[in-house]
Amino acid sequence: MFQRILVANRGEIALRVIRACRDMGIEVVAVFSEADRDAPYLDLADEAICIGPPVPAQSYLNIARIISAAEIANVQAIHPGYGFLSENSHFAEVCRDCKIEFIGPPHQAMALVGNKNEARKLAKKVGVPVVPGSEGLITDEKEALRLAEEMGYPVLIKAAAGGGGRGMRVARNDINLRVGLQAARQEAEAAFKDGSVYLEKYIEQPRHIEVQILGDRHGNLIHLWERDCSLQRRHQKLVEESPAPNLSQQVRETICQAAVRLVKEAGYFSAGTCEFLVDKDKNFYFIEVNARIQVEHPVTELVTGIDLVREQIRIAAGEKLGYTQDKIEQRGSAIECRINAEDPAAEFRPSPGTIKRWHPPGGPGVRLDTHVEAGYRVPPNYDSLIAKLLVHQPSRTEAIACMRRALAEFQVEGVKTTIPLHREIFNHSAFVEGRVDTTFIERNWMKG
Ligand code: MV4
Repeated sequence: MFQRILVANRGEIALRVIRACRDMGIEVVAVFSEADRDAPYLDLADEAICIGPPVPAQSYLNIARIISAAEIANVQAIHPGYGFLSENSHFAEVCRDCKIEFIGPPHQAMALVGNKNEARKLAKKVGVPVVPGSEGLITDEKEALRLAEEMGYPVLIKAAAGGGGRGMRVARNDINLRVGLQAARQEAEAAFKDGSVYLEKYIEQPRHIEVQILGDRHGNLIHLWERDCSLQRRHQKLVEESPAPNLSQQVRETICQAAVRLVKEAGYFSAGTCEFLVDKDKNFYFIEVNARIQVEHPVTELVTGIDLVREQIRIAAGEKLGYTQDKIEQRGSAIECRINAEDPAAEFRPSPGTIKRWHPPGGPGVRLDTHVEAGYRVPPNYDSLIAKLLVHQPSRTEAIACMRRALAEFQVEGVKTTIPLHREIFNHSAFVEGRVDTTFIERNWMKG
């Protein structure tokens, strides 16, 4: 097992990795930019190294600086968290070349599934349903127009190197398609240095269901059931839960088994997530893989009792999974609310600043993953997530009641947050009855 691990991230996920290391008796080194110099969680690390100014390109996204910190601190492994370099296969390769274990998937599998067109091909190869669309990349406009005619509008143009909604354009007619192809290619070229795009039939008002995968380096690969992530705004998830409401056990098991088949074909190990869309007729379609630990991983930890970060570290150290698929049960209902320093009444505008009052909820069935406290200054340089409020109860009805109570207890002053929005969501009949799809926020909150 490793003696020392560096966590190449910040905020709540850095604290989450620090805690897993301390639970395991592993020394942990944190890195910070000048914007995070006074972050309280740094005191929980055995060592904290400043890697540069606030701008990510000169700190949390800077491979040379992170590797230098790892060399200076003499660590054996790096945990990338999520975001930043977590899905950068070049970074994973540099770690390997520097003889530092990358706590995540092998760089080859990361690169393979990170290309959404390649992931689609893999899915087809192992008989996992994909959205009807182009056989491969779109090479010319005429082909795209013919295919759209054949499929029928609306269609979705997707960047092969994109993900999480980046490099996507909806086209509802030929003109949209021509303009959309140009725009998606340019955006993808600029953002990912890869402008290749493919087409899919646009699934109207889908549910967004993702399957948690965990695999070791000895060929053992299992799923840890699904999470429903449909409640989001512009690809930013707000609420995630497991089990997904109103999903039959038969569809649930079919989706989860499909996810395992797909990542097995990719030679994947460590934690990963397969994303699916489910349409109104309960048809499910694979859309992409997230080759990292995700923000919402605690939802799965609560219903399965498995510590996913601890498992990632064990797997990276070469250990076998300690259990087989039949031992993985989904117990009760877990729901997560993302508490962001944003103002839902002002188009979710970020609300950085100093937290004047922080009164978090607690008690039975409540978990709060956060790096903030009263007096903490929320920096303007990074994403606005300041806490993840989770509840775990025997049933969804009890989980909703528990979340309502926890949100009522949660008092924050000094920055605007998404707490008031969550209070409304948990009183909305569509949410309570499990009838939310990915357009719920736009259809219910964007009027005002
Ligand atoms: C789709 C889709 C509908 N039809 N693909 C969003 C980002 C990535 N996770 C895949 N996503 C989607 N892919 C087809 N063929 C709907 C989504 C989607 C979504 C799209 C627009 C706005 C918000 C969304 C939230 C979740 C999923």
